[in-house]
Amino acid sequence: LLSLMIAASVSAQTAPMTPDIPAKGFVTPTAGFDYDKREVMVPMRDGTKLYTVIVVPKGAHNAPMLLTRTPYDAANRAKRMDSPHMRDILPQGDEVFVDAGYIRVFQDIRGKHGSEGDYVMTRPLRGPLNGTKVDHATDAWDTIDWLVKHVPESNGKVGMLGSSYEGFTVVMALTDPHPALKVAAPQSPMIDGWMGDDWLNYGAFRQVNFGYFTGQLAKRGKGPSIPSVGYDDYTTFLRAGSAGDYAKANGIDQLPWWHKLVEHPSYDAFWQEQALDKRMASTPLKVPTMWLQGLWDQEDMWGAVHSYAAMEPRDTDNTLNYLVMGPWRHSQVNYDGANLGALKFDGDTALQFRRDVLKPFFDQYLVDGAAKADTPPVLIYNTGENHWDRLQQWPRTAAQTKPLYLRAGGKLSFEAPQAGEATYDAYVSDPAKPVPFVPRPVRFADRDMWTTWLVKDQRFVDGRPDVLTFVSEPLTEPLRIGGAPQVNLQAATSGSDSDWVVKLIDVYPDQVPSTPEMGGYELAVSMAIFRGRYRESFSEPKAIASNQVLDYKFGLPTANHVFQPGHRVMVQVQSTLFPLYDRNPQTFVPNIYLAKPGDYQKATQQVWHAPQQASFISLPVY
Ligand code: PG9
Repeated sequence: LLSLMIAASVSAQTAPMTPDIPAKGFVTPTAGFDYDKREVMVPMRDGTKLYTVIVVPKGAHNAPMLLTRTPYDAANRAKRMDSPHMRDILPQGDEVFVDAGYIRVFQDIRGKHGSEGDYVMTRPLRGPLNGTKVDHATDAWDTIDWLVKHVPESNGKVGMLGSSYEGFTVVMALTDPHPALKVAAPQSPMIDGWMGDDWLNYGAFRQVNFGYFTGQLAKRGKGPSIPSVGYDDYTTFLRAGSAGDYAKANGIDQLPWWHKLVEHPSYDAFWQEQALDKRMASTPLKVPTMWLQGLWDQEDMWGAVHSYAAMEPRDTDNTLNYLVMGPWRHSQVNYDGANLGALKFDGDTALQFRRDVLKPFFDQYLVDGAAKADTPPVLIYNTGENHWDRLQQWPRTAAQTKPLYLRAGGKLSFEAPQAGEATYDAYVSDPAKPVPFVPRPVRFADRDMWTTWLVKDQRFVDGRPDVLTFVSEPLTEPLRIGGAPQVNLQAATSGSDSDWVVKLIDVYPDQVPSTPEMGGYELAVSMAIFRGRYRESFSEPKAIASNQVLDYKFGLPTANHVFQPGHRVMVQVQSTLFPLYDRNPQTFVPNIYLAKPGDYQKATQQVWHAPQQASFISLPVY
């Protein structure tokens, strides 16, 4: 009997060789969770199914839905940490919506991560560049249509928001919005990749993107980074040669996207057809839209403000088109906004915005019976006085264009150049020794460097022989600007092509007792690089006539800044920002991506400040 009992108890035990990974899979008990997470494949009109994560607060009914369409792994976007609490699993930027009981939806766009279909880097809208029947507008439409029919806890109202690529997909949805899409907030959306968002700035290519290309395009999931051959990317890129040489050496020429870039170096139909601000200018205004962007957005400094400007003439009663610009780096709106690099703001500006402006704005259109929000048509941070400005429109109606002249002797003044002064300053731009965009060693992978580089103290190049510096006397009264400064450079090059970099800088007083490290700080309020071959036409580049003084006109990014008394205004001019931007060989070649080593030549650059050939920045002064 005893041995029978022992045998029975052994047979009830788990055999030592039982596989330890349960065949049925492991299920986390969720009874104590405050949310229900659903993973579904949502069918699109062409049969492609898109992976979608829906997070529903337990007990929700008549709840609004917040949708983000992403190439960055929807499953991961809803998994900040493993937790029974919805607030913990969703991104920091969502907290205000979670607290208010919103349903949150993330979806992988076609071709990425859990979704079926093909990925096209920035899939053009149906039309000349996309002959298929689907694009991100139809995918958003089909998704919203499915959501309102299949999420019983919802009230059938959807808002879309997202930053950068996720902002681009919001704008795509706005080009043909589903009736249930009631409100939208594209944050730093990629709108025009040639003019200033992500890929290029006025035709100069941003080499920092190479790592993004492999990460995004090498496979459906997250692709590899590029093996680093040295600690300083300045040296690595200089040794590589042209952007094309670097691409070839690193296998990037396997990616069709790279060929698309190389085949379209100029602002041709490929880029013009994709420019979403132009598209929004002709799209009927239907959905209240809050365009958002950082004032120091190192990736998408073009999109939101230009889209706002494109739509504004038709928003006559100020009810559909809104603009918000915070003192933020790219996407900082969704994180902590108390500081950026050395700059400290008046509290957590990003949280202030999300809690006090964005959330009430979304509530107004999404939450049944919600109060009308007190949303200013324009909310923009004043970076010199450190506070938010609430305005009726942008640029400021009171702003008048005032030329700030580059003058002989490195001076900067509202007085035009006088006869008898030296007529120009010169420097030699040597592509073998380009000006770094941040102090070396340059590490593209260094996130702190990348997110703050636009506010770096520009003293690290001030005084270089290939950087011209013009500076005003200390101001005796505040200089207030609100809008996009315009560069009017009268310049000559001994080469046949050239880049021009112009920075508008606020120079702090020599001593700042409360923050000593800010003493003499050179803060770039706004800067851009312009590829000279596009002087006359963005679509048809031309060789520059050597040694002729020519006009270069281009806009700098939007600023809302007060230069305080005691501060000085500075303008720096240089011809390279390396290795962020590829070098201009300074010899005209058909395609700079494919420049050969022998094409890279030193050039003598002249910046003129004569009475008849005055260089100046038109400041929007109020
Ligand atoms: N700046 C990134 C991006 C946007 C759009 C296209 C490609 C890249 C991003 O942060 O998503």
